Amino acid sequence: MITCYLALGSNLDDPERQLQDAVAALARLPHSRLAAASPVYRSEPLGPAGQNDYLNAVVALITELQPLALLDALQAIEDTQGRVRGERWGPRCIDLDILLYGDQRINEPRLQVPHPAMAERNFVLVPLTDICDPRLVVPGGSDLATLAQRCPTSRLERTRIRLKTH
Ligand code: A4P
Ligand code: MG
Repeated sequence: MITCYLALGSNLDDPERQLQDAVAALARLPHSRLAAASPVYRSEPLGPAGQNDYLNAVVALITELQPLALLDALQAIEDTQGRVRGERWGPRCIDLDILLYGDQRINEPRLQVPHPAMAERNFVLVPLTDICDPRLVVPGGSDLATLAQRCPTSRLERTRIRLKTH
């Protein structure tokens, strides 16, 4: 069993429902248990101008799925929720990224872990630190508290929305 941290983001088509639906689907994944969900944050869009704000959260998933099988499962959830793959960094119903897969470093064409952009994204680091020990060392990098301190700040606000994990 491996503890993974997954980032969820949505800025289209009722983002709160998109996050809740994705969490419900993650809770049903085989050979896996959803262990925790961070509060939901509202964040300034990174990427092309003119997008809505995003809702972002991070969940902890304890799983026996291998990394690529987990990626397949996440992409199947994205597809079910009607995500149309379009512009890079463009608007999306739901984006599910693998941030950490235990202490593994993965560098394959389809999958890079730790997620290469996580250190620059406060909408990832802040919710991750809510559910994870800030002393955790990101493989190949620093501990979470240090990364969070160094991370560029962009507008980020904790909402009252809480995701149901069961
Ligand atoms: N891929 C490689 N590594 C991973 C990983 N660790 N987790 C590959 C998930 N996927 C990974 O992703 C493209 C490909 O990345 C996948 O096919 C997979 O094989 P995608 O989700 O289809 O495309 P994308 O998300 O448009 O591209 P990208 O570069 O992954 O974008 P990001 O980095 O996910 O950024 N602003 C705010 N405030 N909040 C957000 O959540 N999200 C994005 C998307 C932009 N701006 C945002 C937010
Ligand atoms: Mg993605």
